[in-house]
Amino acid sequence: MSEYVHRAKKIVTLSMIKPDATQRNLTGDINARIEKAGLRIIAQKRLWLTKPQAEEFYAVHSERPFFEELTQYMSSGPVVAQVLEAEDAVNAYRKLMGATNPKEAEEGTLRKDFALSLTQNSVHGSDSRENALVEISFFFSRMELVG
Ligand code: IDP
Ligand code: MG
Repeated sequence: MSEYVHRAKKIVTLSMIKPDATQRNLTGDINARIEKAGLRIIAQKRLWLTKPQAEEFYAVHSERPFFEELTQYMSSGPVVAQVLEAEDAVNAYRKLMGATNPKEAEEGTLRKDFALSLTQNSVHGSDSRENALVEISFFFSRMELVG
């Protein structure tokens, strides 16, 4: 798997700017915050997930009560999928995103500032290095990680 990210010099994580945020033209604002936090966007694409693709991406949550609402929402508009690189990218991006529930998110976090609700919480970030590689390979080929 490390071969997969051979062009990345540091740790990588998978980010998604979710439909509520792309809908409100927040991609640029969120990217500025990502870059200011010291994370480098080494790959990026805008795409509209189908319902089955959203279900595959969130398969780990398939037994949760919110799975249907989540996958409906994630296939309701475009997302921007990104690979972010930094010394400690997974933790750094989780910190920048803030808590899953925006009501619990700290000041200065993306979810505090942009999220509409628990479901429509503007951004996704991988929760471990292992999951990051799985999630990156869902969206990107090796050739698309350009440093
Ligand atoms: P995370 O995005 O902070 O890692 P997860 O627990 O992995 O949070 O949940 C994935 C996504 O599912 C959340 O970002 C949010 O959009 C949605 N979600 C999580 N918990 C709930 C809930 O209790 N009700 C509705 N949606 C939820
Ligand atoms: Mg998660």
